[in-house]
Amino acid sequence: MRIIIVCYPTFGGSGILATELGHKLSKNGHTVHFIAYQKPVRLDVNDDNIFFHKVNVPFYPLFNFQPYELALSTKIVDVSTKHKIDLVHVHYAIPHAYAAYMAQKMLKTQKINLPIVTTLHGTDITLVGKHPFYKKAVKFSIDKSNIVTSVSKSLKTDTHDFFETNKKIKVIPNFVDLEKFNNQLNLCNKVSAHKTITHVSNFRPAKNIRTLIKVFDLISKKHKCIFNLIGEGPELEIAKEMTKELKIPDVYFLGNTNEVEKELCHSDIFILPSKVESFGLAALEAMASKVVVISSNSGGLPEVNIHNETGFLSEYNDINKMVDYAESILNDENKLNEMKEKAFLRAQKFDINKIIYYYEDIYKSVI
Ligand code: GMT
Repeated sequence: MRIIIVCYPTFGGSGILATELGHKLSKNGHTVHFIAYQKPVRLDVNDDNIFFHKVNVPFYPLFNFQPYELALSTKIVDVSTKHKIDLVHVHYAIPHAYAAYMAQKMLKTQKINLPIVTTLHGTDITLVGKHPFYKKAVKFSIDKSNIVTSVSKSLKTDTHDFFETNKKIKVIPNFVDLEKFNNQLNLCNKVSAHKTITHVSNFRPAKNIRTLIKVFDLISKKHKCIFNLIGEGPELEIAKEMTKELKIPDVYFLGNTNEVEKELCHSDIFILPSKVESFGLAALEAMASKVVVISSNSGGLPEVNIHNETGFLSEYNDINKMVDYAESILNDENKLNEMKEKAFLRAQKFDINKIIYYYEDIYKSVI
């Protein structure tokens, strides 16, 4: 098949997932054309079946906001006609599903049929999408997509509830390329005498960074641990300030990385206290690296992290519970190791090789 993937090129989960999906589709013999405003961070364009098309939005002084959707839908039309595309798969509804619908309508005038598959990722529904300024347009683009998928059952329910739509939504969970994580685990050389506690995110308000730092602080008062924070975003400075003020020792801000597995393989515990989280791809990547996850029970996290097995789930903002859970495994090496194995075992269920067929099936059905 010849497929267009539209995604965000940043370190956010939707762009990462879309990129990994494209790589796997190309390995399975499909041709994949990525469209984004810059090359997605994990995209390897050396692959013969992968192409990248940049959306350029020329600056025009009349506009307060440059019309990205217009440029994107034009790009979808151009790529579709030039490369005889079979379908477009957009990741994140805003504004990608909307632009794809316009492209579909334009192509129809040339008697070209371009089916749209829309994957809902999370904040496009739970935070941004349901805002009254966007809601009607988001609902419209969901309803007009030929197939809609969501990354968790929780997100499917939220979509039906928030948008009052009966649109059929197929749940296809996120995945990891386990081979990559296994290779890294085999190479990993954990040298530190101390346990490592890690957090990976885009440091947006939804990630509940203040609570994370408070949890680190309380743990550090009783245990000498290394605290690694990976990623960048609006609340990174707050995190840095707080760790300084609280004088938490051994905190390392590692910035963005394309090779998160190289950091996770040294870790013992992963903490994700999110307020909203449709799935928690970062938590799944931690589990694939044999790391125990302590997370909130928000959104789709309970579909990934199993309480008392692969890690622990706490009520949103229950700092003391999260600290207690961390201590229960920091004080018990056997339990920690047992849970690491269970986390790793659970991650096998989300191996890309098990999930890819669901996407290939819906592509076939929509064509
Ligand atoms: O806000 C983010 O965390 C980024 C966002 C994205 O779309 O880039 O992540 C969402 O999609 C990921 C991939 O499907 C999910 O694993 C994340 O849970 C989800 N984030 C939220 O729901 C907050």
